[in-house]
Amino acid sequence: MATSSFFDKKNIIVRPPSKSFSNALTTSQFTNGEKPDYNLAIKQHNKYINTFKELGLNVIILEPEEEYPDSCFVEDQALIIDNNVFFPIPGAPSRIGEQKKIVQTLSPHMKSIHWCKEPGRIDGGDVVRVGDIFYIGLSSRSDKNGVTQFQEFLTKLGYESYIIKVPDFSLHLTTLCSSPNPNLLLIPEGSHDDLIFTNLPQSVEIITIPDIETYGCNTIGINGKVIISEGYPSVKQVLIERGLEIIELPMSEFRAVDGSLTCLSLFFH
Ligand code: CIR
Repeated sequence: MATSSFFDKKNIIVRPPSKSFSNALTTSQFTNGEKPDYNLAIKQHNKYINTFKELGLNVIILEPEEEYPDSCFVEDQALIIDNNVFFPIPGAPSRIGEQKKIVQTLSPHMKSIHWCKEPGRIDGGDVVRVGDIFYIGLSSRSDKNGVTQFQEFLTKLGYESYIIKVPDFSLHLTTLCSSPNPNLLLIPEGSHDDLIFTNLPQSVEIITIPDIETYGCNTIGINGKVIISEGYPSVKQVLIERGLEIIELPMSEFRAVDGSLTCLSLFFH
């Protein structure tokens, strides 16, 4: 998930897709409206899980939830900063009930627990951490009230944060960018003028990726390696050029419903 620091990925929470997954919400931004294939999604999700096991993480696997077609996208349901958690109220009404099991699972491990209050709305997928600075997307899912509450939580923890207006064509801020390590930020070419990263440290290199590979800009950095989606050669190349070891994962079924690599996990230490 996009709020954990580069160094604190020890435990990971995932939830496999349920059989209702083909009814997950989608903007069809990345497809022609085809529904995802449940069996293939399970195979892809297993690879995702095995990757983290091989990387030495403790993987906590929640039970699939039939009632919630989008419930594999756990990133949206909790914002964990240094083992302090802010539980958002998700922007999509159909996704609010997904949070229950995550609250039960995470809470015993957290140093402090905070809750978004009505009428605020914010999805975890709208938060991107670059080093120790947080960028928060104002989007169709995250409103000013929810974002402001989350910023207050960050301020109490001693972190700077800035708001970025997410372009209408995109679901979340994490749909468009990621920071696979504290010195890198990947963004698509066409979003360059829209995504203003205020006070970005000079040490951070912004790498612009061709628009055709927008989906590939969502990556997960872990233990000196970077997990990327399969089929994004420019993303792969720029990261290899910077000396990073790449792990590629097939993500087609999640992409069909606007889900990227970071959306499928929650990390804590
Ligand atoms: C949704 O529309 O909510 C899901 N189909 C996709 C959620 C993706 N989550 C994320 O970017 N963090």
